[in-house]
Amino acid sequence: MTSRTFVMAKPDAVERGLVGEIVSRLERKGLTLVAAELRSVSQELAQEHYAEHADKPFYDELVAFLTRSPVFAMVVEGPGDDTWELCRILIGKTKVTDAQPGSIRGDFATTTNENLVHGSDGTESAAREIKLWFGDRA
Ligand code: RTP
Ligand code: MG
Repeated sequence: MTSRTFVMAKPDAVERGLVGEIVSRLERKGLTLVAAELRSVSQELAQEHYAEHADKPFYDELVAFLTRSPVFAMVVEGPGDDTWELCRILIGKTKVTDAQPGSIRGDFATTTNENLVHGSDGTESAAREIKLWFGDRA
C-alpha cells in the first residue's frame, strides 16, 4: 500500500541552491518523486495552502515568504502508508532550535521562519495539498 505526500522546497531553499540536496535526501531514503514543478506562488495559493494558520500572528509573514520567489513543489511516494511521516522526519522539527542535525532543517536552517521545506502533516492534508498544488497532474 503505497502512499503519497506533498513536499515543497520553499523560496529560501531555491534561492540558496538547496533543491538538489533536498531531492537527494528524499531519494536516498528510498522515496520517489512522482510529480515536481518549479513555480511562482500566487497570494491566493499561499493563503489557501496555509489556511490552517490564518488566525496566527505569523500568517501574513508566512504568506509573504512563500510568494517571495519560486518554490519547488513535489509529490513524493513511498512503499508504505506513512510517506508523509517519513518526509517529516527527514525535514526535521518546526522550531529551529528543536531541529536535529541529520534533518534538513537541522543541517541547513538558522531560523524558524525560513526553514527550507514544507511537508504535509497527515494523510488528509497530503491529499488536500496534492490536489491544491497539482490538481489532476499527479
Ligand atoms: P510547514 O507547514 O511549512 O511544513 O511547517 P511545519 O508543519 O513544521 O510547521 P507549522 O506549524 O505548519 O507552521 C508553518 C510555518 O510557519 C512558521 N512558523 N512560525 N513564529 C512561530 O512560532 C512559527 N511557528 C510556525 C514556520 O516557518 C513553519 O514552517
Ligand atoms: Mg505545517
